This record gives sequence, structure tokens and C-alpha cells, in this order.
Amino acid sequence: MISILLPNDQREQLDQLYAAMRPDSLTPLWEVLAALVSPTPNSPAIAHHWRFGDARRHLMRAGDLISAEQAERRVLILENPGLPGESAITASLYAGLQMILPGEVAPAHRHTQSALRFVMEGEGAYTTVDGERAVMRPFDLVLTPSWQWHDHGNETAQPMIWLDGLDIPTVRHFAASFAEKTDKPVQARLVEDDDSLSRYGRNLRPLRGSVADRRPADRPLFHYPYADWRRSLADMAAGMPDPHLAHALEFINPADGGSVLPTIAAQVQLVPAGTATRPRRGSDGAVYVVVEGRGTARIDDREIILLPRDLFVLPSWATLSLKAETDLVLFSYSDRAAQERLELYREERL
Ligand code: GTQ
Repeated sequence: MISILLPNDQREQLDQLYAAMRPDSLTPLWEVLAALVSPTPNSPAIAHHWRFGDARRHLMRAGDLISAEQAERRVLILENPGLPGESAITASLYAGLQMILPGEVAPAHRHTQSALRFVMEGEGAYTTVDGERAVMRPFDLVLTPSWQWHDHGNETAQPMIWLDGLDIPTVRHFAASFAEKTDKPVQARLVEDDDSLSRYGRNLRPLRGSVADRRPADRPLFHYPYADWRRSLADMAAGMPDPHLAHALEFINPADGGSVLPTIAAQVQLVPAGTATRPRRGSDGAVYVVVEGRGTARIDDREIILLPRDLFVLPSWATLSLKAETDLVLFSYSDRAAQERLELYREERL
């Protein structure tokens, strides 16, 4: 308990009062007010950095010891050192590295937690979302919106590894977790692979009510291929960079132009070789992946050397500036979407 400074006798009598009220489940606000209603965010998460190669080594060993089917999901959680035992990378977000070996299946389930996958290694494994397969390539973004059935499988000859980003701590905070399994581990393929990319991914949609309009109206798209976003980012990089963001693009939900998931926003960024971004901070906590290039991330007083496929976490209200040795391309996701919906989000450009 944080103690306000008071004369000794007053302190003693107050402490006696606190002890007397404890059995009645009452506790004084004035002892904790400053910490509860802090002038700026006070994140328990700390900036941290994972080398992909280290995580991959442990993941491969896990692959020797447990199958994807046994584990249901064979995932190593990226746990923030400031949140031990919480299965969280920030106060509101979860991150994990999932591996599916050749021939394996991660059985179908659905849950209220929203998920995204960002492919780190391998090519050609799939996630099936409500009967439609998204065939995944390196650095593709694939979504599993809340309550949609999903299973993962790998019919290729190589391991497939991706980053899972979920809102598990947010859903836990609201005590709103629901989940279901079926006896069929692999969903039936109801349509052509990546069918919704051609139906909803090109500024078109099937006419409402027609048989082809089978995705939910508010969340039609769930696959954002690397080839598409990288091309947009390259085109954008021909222009003037923003001083604080360099070249940055947000993945959007075509139904409303908003974030890809109700709780999670996702973006990509390119910092041109030899340039740096000015410091900036936001009230969102964010998880970053280095897609290509080398450079450094300065987070408050810390400096992190960035190499391809490294991962790092930026806590709420920590100041970030990026310096690129070679063209530096980053993917990131954050809880900005949830904060904007709750009218909490703020940012500051320094
Ligand atoms: O693939 O459905 O990393 O349900 C954690 C929970 C992945 C998944 C995770 C999950 C999943």
C-alpha cells in the first residue's frame, strides 16, 4: 500500500481503522488514489526484445516432445518480464510463436478472443477460417475474428512458424472468455482457398444476400498477403516520409475502413536506409516484428539492435524512435483499436 505522509498518531489510528474494515471488504481510496488515477500511463509491461533464432530453437525442441494435436496449439508465449505468469506481452495483449510440423494439424476450435497470425517461416501451410483456407506465405497477415471456427494444418515438407497476436488479456479482464471444440479436428473446405480475397479484397463485394456473400458483413476479409502490402509500402516509400512514422500503412477492415479487429490494430512501416524517425509515444502497447533490414529501436533510454525476424514489445507511453541502417520494414500490432473504441487513446509526437 502506498502511504501518504501523516503524523504518527494519526497513522496508527488510521491503520487500526483499515484493519477493522478489512473483514467488511472495505479499503480506503486515499491510500491508493495517486497510483490508481495516475497523471500518465504506468504500464507494468517493460520494453523487451526476442531474437527469433533463440525462440525457434526452443520451439523445435518442443516439436520433438509434443505434437500439435496433443498440445492443441504448440505455442511458446512471449511473456513480458514485467508480467510474469500472466501469459501477456502487454497489459492487454498476448503474443506467441506457433509451430506446425509437416503433416500436423492444430484441431478446430473457436473462441471469443480475436486473433491475428503473422507468418515468420515456411510457406504453404494453411489456416481454415469458417470453412475457407488461407494459404500462408512469409509475412502474410491472417485474421481469426472472434467466434469463427479455425484449424491450422501443414501439408508441406517444412515446418511453419507464425506469430500469434491475440487479445487474451483483454478478454480475461472482462471475464468474457467463451470457447468451443468439435469432434472433427479439420473443418470441411466449403469454398476455394482464399475465395474471400477475390470476392472482398479488391474493393468489391458480392451483392448482399447472394449465395457468394458468405462472410460476415462486418468482417469479410481475413487474409492480407505480404506481396500486396509490401508493394503498397514500396510505392509509398517513393514519397515524403512522415517525420515520426516514416512510411506507415494500417491494415483495414474493408467493411468500415477501421482496424482489422475490434481490439487490435495492425500496421506496417518502412524507415528508409540512413534515416531515423523522431520520438513518439502512444497509450497503446505494441508488438513489433522486423520483416527486413537492420537498425536500432530506441525505447526511452534503451537501445535495441534490430535484425531480421527479431521481435520486440513497446509498452504504453514508452517513447520510440527508429533508426535504419538499411531499409527497415516492421510489422506491428497494438491495442489502439480497443483504446479508440473506449475513447482512451492518446499519442504525443516529440
Ligand atoms: O491458434 O487458435 O497462440 O487459441 C493462443 C490461443 C493460438 C489459436 C494461440 C489460441 C491460438
